[in-house]
Amino acid sequence: MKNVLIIGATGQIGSELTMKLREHCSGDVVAGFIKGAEPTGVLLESGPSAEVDITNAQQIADAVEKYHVDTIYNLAALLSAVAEGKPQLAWKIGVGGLYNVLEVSREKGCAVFTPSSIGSFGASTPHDRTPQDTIQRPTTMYGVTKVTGELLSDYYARRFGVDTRSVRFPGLISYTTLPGGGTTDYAVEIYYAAVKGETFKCPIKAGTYMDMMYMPDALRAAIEIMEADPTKFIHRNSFNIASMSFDPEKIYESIRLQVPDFKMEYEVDPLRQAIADSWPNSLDDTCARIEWGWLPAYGLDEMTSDMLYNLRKKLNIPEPAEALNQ
Ligand code: AKB
Repeated sequence: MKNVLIIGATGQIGSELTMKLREHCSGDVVAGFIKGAEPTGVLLESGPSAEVDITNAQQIADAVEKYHVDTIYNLAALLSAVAEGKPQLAWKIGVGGLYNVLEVSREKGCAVFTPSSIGSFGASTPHDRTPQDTIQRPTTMYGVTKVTGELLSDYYARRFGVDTRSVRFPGLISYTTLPGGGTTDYAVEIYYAAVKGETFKCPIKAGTYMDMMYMPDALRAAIEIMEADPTKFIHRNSFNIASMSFDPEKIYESIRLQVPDFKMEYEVDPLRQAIADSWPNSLDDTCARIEWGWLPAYGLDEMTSDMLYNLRKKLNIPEPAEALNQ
């Protein structure tokens, strides 16, 4: 991996992955963006950027050509709840866009990372310690695009030798860029409410477990899988990865250990709840551990400490001890 194109570089994963890869790679890491979501600040200043709309194959090919790209991170997608409102657009980006990326990669010899998701599973999937190879019959458009993406990526690897690789991301939690329209977004929003001293209105019912992951682990997974020795792969698209599974009560308890007067109420969103109910409670990530050495670093309480500390810094909110001294 030398010269990299990130499609969707200003999104939740892309904004952090671009910066991390710029430290990590010897070549150019190109921040691909769409009109209206241009990079700003350090993302703009620290490396090249190019307008790359995933639905426009020519724009992808031009950026690959110009920067001699050998690896594409395809991060363009509509998240699960938004995709239910715009299913046609979700397909156009998730499947039509991926097809463009794969075709350009077949012609120009690029490796491709495309994340899948816990959303690729459905109600008929075993919910606890969901196996690597199991039933994938999702009922959301997001899930349909993810399963299609897994199959299409495996097809391009087998048929054309394109080096496609993928992980099934859980809900991702970070303090840098907000997610937009996912089912797991509550697990980010709850931290914002906690540091601002607001009562959190939780859209997901108590007892609804989903896999989640802190962003530093997710970024490491995205880099490590692209650098792994492919001769050890039995799977490619896509690997279960996991680090923690919790329900709203568990994350609330974790935050209350550090913010004792924090309050949460339930205001369940039926759409997000129905999606969450169809997803696994927890994934079995044994294959990723064996085939490329995946190992998470963060658990819930370590993540909570780091999130609260960094969000307070970002929002200029004093640490509780400092506030007492003021
Ligand atoms: C979503 O909630 O849509 C995403 C995901 C789990 O893929 N965060």
